[in-house]
Amino acid sequence: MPYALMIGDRSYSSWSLRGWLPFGAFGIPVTLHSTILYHDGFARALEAFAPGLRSVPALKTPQGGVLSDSIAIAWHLAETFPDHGLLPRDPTDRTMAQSLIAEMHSGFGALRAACPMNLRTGWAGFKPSDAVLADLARIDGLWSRALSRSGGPFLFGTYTLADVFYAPVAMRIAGYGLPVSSAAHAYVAAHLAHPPLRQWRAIGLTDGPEQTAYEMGLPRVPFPIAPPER
Ligand SMILES: N[C@@H](CCC(=O)N[C@@H](CS)C(=O)NCC(=O)O)C(=O)O
Repeated sequence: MPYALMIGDRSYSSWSLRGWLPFGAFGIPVTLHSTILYHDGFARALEAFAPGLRSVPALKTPQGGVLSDSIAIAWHLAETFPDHGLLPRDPTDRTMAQSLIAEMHSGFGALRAACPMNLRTGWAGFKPSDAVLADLARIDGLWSRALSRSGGPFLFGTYTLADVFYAPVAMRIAGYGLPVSSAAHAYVAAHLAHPPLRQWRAIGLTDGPEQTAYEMGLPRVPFPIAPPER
């Protein structure tokens, strides 16, 4: 029996994207189950998948274990598939990747709250608060340090779990036209061109309803918003 992964709406559920990308990017077989956020069937679908589950993503292992959090899924897969390159091999890069992942998983609350991921549209005229700008500056610094060490296009050269965790951040930068450095914009472009992410987004454009909770009250423009000319 392969892994079974429960996800929410592809266009909106950034944690589901983090749960699925390791499978899409590293060729690990998985059976997908999906449900719709803010829908009255959501709780029932989760309960049917694994008793007591409250959020997506959630993963059932072939051995019958259940992982109910994206970072637990990531560490489980890195441990189970040590030869798939989920984490960088170099010890310094590896600890840096682990730290980047953990900081993303527990942080950047201002950016996450102000700019919900929405892969269906861009929003014109978004004005980031000082708290959002502070999150962006920290992210830009982390990315720039890793990218200048590795030479890109991904944080540690080739795609790793660190990129999995920052993919939805890159999508927010693209969807809200957020101000970041040219090195960060190049990294966002690498995500936009990444085939698993393109596949996820293409399916998400039609796989569920428009979620009114994600309406920003700003003019809609095509996603992604092009970075400013420098
Ligand atoms: N810490 C969790 C967060 C998961 C999460 O908040 N998922 C959202 C969807 S993106 C969810 O299921 N929300 C439903 C709810 O909270 O009722 C993880 O990393 O997986």
